Amino acid sequence: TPRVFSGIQPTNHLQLGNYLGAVKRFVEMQAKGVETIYCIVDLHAITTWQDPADLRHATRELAAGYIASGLDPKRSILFNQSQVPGHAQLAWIFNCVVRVGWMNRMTQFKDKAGKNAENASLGLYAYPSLMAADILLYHATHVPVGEDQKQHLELTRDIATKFNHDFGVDFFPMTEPVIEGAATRIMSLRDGSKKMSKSDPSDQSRINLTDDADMIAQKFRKARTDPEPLPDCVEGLKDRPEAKNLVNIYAALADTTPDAVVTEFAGRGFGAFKPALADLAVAKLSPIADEMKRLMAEPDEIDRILGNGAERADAIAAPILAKCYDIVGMIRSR
Ligand code: AQP
Repeated sequence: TPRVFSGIQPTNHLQLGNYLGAVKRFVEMQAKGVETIYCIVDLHAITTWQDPADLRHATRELAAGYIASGLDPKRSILFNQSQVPGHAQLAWIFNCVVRVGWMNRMTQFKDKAGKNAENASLGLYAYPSLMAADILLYHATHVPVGEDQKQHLELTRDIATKFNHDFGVDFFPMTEPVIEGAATRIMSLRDGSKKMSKSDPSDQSRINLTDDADMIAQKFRKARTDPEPLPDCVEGLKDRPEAKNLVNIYAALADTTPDAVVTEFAGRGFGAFKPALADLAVAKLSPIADEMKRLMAEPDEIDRILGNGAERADAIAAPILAKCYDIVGMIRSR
């Protein structure tokens, strides 16, 4: 039976790429009626420095973002990672399965560690191993993510394969990444060659889910583009990364295809397209922002939801972890 798992780091605010590439698709999976488990990966967040008060706030805000976007804590399991100890426990076992050479090929580590990799945390290096544990702890079959996570999902399958092979078992499943739709890679509004990211130093590069209507309109107005009008087919967006990005954002927000968007706006310039995009974004995002604000006024209720979700997650994880320890040869006698 299908079981969906995915997670987002509680760092800064949710940005439009996280929403369109991940959260919105989490909601679509929930609507299919399959088992859905969505995590707030606070253990991943601390692989780079997080102020404790900011981390607590970002964790609650991400929970509020999940719920405000349509995730229902009754239908989906919503929780923060550190409340289920199995994530860290399985990650240790995977640290002993994964090879250093495999980790050295992970491009996200290279991007995030930058030039001074000697000074990155060991946790940042081991990040993909913890991510494999997040997924396999639940024997998840499907993982909706953005394009940037593809390599980590491949590593997850490699770890599962090696574990199964080393211990002569058929225990961990081969997880399918689900990377689809117009929004698998939303780009920065300032640079069409960089992905939109929560941690980009320029706030102008992204739309935050907490931005108000004026801010959203202003950011789209200032978004980098080229002087050409929109083409009449998507092939015409080739070599126009900024234009293509705005069309993709419009399509994802409107639940349509980039093709349909260029057909509608063919021959019109960005002077017309950008305000239409801003209006659409405000219409879709401001109800979410309002609901997030309402939820954030009751932090105890958010904590209660996360605690309840963690209990339900742990009930699935505990027997899988116990079986895994048994396969490895650990005595469990208390
Ligand atoms: N630009 C994007 N387009 C589409 N999907 C995206 N995702 C992130 N950026 C884009 C997807 O969002 C999910 C959660 O990401 P994460 O918080 O775990 O880490 P990240 O991928 O590193 O996201 P950010 O926003 O870039 O955060 P920082 O700056 O903190 O690293 C994932 O499914 C991801 O694919």
